[in-house]
Amino acid sequence: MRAVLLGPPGAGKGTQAARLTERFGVPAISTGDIFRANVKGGTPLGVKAQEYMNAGQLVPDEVTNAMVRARLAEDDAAQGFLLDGYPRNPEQAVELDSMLADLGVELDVAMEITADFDEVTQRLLKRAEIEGRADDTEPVIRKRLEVYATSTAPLTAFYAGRGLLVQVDGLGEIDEVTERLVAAVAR
Ligand code: B4P
Repeated sequence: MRAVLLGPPGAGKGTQAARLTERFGVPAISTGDIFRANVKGGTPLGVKAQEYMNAGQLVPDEVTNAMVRARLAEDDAAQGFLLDGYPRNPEQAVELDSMLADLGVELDVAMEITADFDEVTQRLLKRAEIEGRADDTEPVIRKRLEVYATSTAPLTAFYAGRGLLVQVDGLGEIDEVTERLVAAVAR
């Protein structure tokens, strides 16, 4: 399976990707996780990404696209992958098409987890208490949702137009959402 996972910040993309990777036997590739690992390791990529992440902005496309292109070329992604948090704007979606064309493969499905902004804000504020992520503060969450609405939400129509979109309600128990996603993909 070659899939992308869409949805607003806090909808449960990372949470569900960790479960779906086991169900489908393909690696979950989270651009957010790769950036955070680089920030933690103090790499040049991490230094560059950090200022954007902490401000709730997207990391520039040239940095993100090159990182995903390299990751998709690794052996474990040859039989499939689940991209979590990429693409995040139409330019990245076009670039993903080009990467897949170069690899001679196609996307099977775009899964969107839906959740309203009040719900996701509450979830992220709760996570802030537990994990203390620098981008889970109220003003940064507001900015992330703004960026989502302007840059990422148009991808719903982009993938729907190709007949690749499945949408799943992200409200409810985490297990329920997983089962909805598995059922939606099987349809
Ligand atoms: P991400 O790491 O992708 O973070 P996110 O969108 O906020 O979602 P995340 O996956 O962490 O949270 P989830 O919804 O699972 O991005 C962070 C930053 O990295 C971006 O702002 C940007 O700067 C940069 N970045 C990443 N990708 C990029 C790209 N392609 N281009 C440019 N920049 C990029 O879960 C949130 C919380 O909800 C958790 O605490 C979870 O436990 C809880 N939760 C999940 N499901 C739930 C449920 N059903 N009920 C209750 N709580 C639930």
